[in-house]
Amino acid sequence: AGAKTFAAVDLGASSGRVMAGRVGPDTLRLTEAHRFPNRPVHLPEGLRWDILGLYGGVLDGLRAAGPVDSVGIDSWAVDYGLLAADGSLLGNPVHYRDRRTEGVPERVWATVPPDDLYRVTGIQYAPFNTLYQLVAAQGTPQLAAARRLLLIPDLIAYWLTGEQGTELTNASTTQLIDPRTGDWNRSLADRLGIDLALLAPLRRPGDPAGTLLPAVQERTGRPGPVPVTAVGSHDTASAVAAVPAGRGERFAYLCTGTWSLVGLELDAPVTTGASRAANFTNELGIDGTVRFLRNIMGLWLLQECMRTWEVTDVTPLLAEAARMPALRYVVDAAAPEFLAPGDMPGRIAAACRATGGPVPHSRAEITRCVLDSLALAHRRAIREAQHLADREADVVHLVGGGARNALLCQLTSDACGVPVVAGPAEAAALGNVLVQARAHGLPGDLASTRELIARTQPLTRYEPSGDPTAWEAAARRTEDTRPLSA
Ligand code: LRH
Repeated sequence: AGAKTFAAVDLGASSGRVMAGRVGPDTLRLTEAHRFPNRPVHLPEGLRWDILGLYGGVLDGLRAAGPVDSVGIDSWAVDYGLLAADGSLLGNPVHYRDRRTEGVPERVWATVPPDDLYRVTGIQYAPFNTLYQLVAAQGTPQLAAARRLLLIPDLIAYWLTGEQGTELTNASTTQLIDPRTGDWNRSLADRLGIDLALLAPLRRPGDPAGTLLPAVQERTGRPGPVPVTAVGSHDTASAVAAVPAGRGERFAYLCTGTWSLVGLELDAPVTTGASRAANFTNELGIDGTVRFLRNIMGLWLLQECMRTWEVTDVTPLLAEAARMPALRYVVDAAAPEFLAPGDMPGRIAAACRATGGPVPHSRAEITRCVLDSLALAHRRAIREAQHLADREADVVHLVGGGARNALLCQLTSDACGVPVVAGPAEAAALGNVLVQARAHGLPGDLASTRELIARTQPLTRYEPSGDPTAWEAAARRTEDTRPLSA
């Protein structure tokens, strides 16, 4: 009784899905309505998202989801589409791995020094932050013609409803928001010649975001109007909202997927010189929380190897990797040379060679190298986050696709020396659904929705095993390089 159903549209860098979530005070059941690949396209002008293909997948998914009380949308951060005065899309959205921002950060820093930039935005240096993308786009015909910029989830919401807005959690990844006020930083934008009039008014998770257009209703097989509700439209904001932490538990989180996003949930940003040097970011989360975290390359390293090898099934690779000796090959899994698409096995071998260590050759060796290196990078980020924020964590909650990867979970627990609680794998979709549920009458705060997840979703606990001194030694070998550093 009292249960409602919400559709979560969750677009990731390698696939998109539409999930139907049934939610009541003691119920939480997520079912997959539709999943579709996300295949970026190399054009002569650069790497682009196939946004129309994704939108087609969203419509198919909404049809497959059946009757719902509301729809919410989340996706990867930082990227956007530009609209002309008549509302039409000006070209394919640029992929954050595109090379157009090469050399741009240095130009930006000549106007706004990196320490100022960090102090006023709290956002880490990453070449793909929307701020750098927009400076890279200055002088292009698209930007000249643009009257509106919509971040990816807001663009999908616009096509579904005809209404334009900018959801705040994702807006924080543009690096144009002041995390202390939760509003645009006008003076920063002015100094860089970025026109904030391009951006639609801010909305917050839980705010109404329009109603499906009649044509969309028809296309998705709905008899009547359905509201769209703003959620934490940054997938990482939704995923962290779904971390199944107990009330008062001292936890670190690790969102695994294409990226590993590792850190702590705080009440206020940490923008000290030390946290800038360590390249920790302060992204805005649900209910005024701050995600203090580091971006690590994540399972992208393995996905990109598999693409090179033309292998699609990860299970045999992981089984072989589990039999390999531990910590023989290690790279810095946060290093910027792994950002672009291309020959990943070759880049991993080159990185091992550059450190003077042994070089992995077989697929099993390379897979093991990726997993050991990720576990080490997780260890380092969790330790540094605690130190920089002066907070302790007794457990690591590992959510997202990597929760299905038992070897990654165990190695992360071994490396960090604390228990890892793995699951849910579909954390972003669950966080999306639960923010909608709260907006549509589910009582309780963030902690109580987390308790609902812990009560209803299967979780797996990993205890640290193996020889901790081996991880210490490996950490010492790799910790002199800086991630994506400014
Ligand atoms: C993960 C993610 C991450 C961003 C990256 C661009 O999907 O949203 O939080 O840093 O994509």
